[in-house]
Amino acid sequence: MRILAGLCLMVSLMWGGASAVFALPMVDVQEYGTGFFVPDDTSKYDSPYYRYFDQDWEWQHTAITDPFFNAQLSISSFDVDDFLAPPPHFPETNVVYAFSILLNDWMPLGTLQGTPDAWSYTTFDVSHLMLEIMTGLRIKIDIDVNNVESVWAVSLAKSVLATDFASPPTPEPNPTVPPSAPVPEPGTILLLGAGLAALTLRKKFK
Ligand SMILES: [Ca+2]
Ligand SMILES: [Ca+2]
Ligand SMILES: [Ca+2]
Repeated sequence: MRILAGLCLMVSLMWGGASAVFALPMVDVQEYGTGFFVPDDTSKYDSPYYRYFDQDWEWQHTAITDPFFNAQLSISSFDVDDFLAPPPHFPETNVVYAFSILLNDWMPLGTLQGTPDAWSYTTFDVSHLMLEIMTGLRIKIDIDVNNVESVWAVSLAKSVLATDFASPPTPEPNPTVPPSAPVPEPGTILLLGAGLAALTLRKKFK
């Protein structure tokens, strides 16, 4: 019985090790179809996508259950203005939060480092939110936190959750790719193939 238990443990350890080694980097893209992500580039200045201080909103990523070491959240935003606003207003600051299951509260990840009148990504390290990622990471944006009237607005095209540095798609709106289950990166499938081939070779020569 003891030997059997030991064997089971060994097999499960080996299995765990193998799946950790061969876990593919994954990408989950949330975009148009969820919340207020823009449907296309021409809608970037339109309501309800171009949003002001009192139009904060949230969304949730699809759960990624494959093991991973690191995770990155990249948010594609349009028109983050870094100008000084005329007094008594303040420059545009948009804070991104992730929901922590452990703390049962929203925790700030940082601010959008975007560009005026252009699409660009801001990337946050979310490796510490493993449980949240495995159950569906919740994200929210607090828009123009320093002003109490409509001064600055921002549009979002994509929220990209990537594991182990899988590369995100381009930041521009691309609604031809619908929101879907997390998909492995094409490049890593090649790597996995090479890894399996190496294993087979090693077995042959043993
Ligand atoms: Ca706000
Ligand atoms: Ca602007
Ligand atoms: Ca703006």
